[in-house]
Amino acid sequence: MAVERTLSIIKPDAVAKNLIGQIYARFEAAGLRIVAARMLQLSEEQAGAFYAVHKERPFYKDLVTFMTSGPVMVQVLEGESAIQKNRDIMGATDPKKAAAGTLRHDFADSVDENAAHGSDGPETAAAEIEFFFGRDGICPRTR
Ligand code: RTP
Ligand code: MG
Repeated sequence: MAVERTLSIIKPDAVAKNLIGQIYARFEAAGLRIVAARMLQLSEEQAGAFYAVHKERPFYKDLVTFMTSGPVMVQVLEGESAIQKNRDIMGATDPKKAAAGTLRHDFADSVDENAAHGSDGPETAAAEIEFFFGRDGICPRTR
């Protein structure tokens, strides 16, 4: 297994529900470290660019509207198999199909407002981390 980094977003619904701490606790309990973090209000341009891969999908406009509806908490998670681990912690895209104990099962109300985002592979993880933190935006760990 390799140490990886992945991009995680706590979406506006979960931030509004005051769940940042509970979600961070789950990352930490799974052995993932938060190595960078920022809270921000996404502009329409930022949300549209971040989800550009879904531009032609019927849900794209609603997704951009939702992602700009309030602040998001964006973090880089680091650890063994961090990309898959974070996807496992989040659960299936649709909360109705997500397993008990996952973020989406426990905290999300619908497929449109589903609490969290996680990169889906090494290439998207690298691109998404750079999108929010640039190339050198992460502190080196010294202890
Ligand atoms: P994410 O990118 O946010 O981590 O979610 P994901 O990989 O599990 O799902 P993806 O297929 O990448 O879809 C991105 C987000 O678009 C919304 N969506 N809505 N109404 C729908 O059928 C539908 N399908 C997707 C969700 O908010 C999903 O997280
Ligand atoms: Mg996705």
